[in-house]
Amino acid sequence: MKIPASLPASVLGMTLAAAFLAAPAAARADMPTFEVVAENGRFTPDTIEVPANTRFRLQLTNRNVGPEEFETSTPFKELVVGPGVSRTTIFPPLKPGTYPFFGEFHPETAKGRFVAK
Ligand SMILES: [Cu+2]
Repeated sequence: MKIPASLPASVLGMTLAAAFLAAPAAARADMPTFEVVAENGRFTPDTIEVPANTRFRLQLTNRNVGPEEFETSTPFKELVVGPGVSRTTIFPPLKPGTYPFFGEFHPETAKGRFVAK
């Protein structure tokens, strides 16, 4: 069987593509992740200490009977999660400080804060 002359180039291309795909996966694995559970109209924990100046991932699990919307105004983020569902979102690096969050569907009780240190 004759090997096409283009094969080495395409194999190299695939190797490079694989390397580029692998790099973000490694970055994701290294990113700190914080879990919040929405239940009975509240968030647990309600205070989440995060490293300052570092991107991080929030994983929200909704154990309410209905949907919840996790929201922050600074930085602006909204994450709608159906009952029984888990979703993640990435936060940009935060300067040291306190950043409130709330559940838009339970605004009186679902309140919390990120504390970036
Ligand atoms: Cu909203």
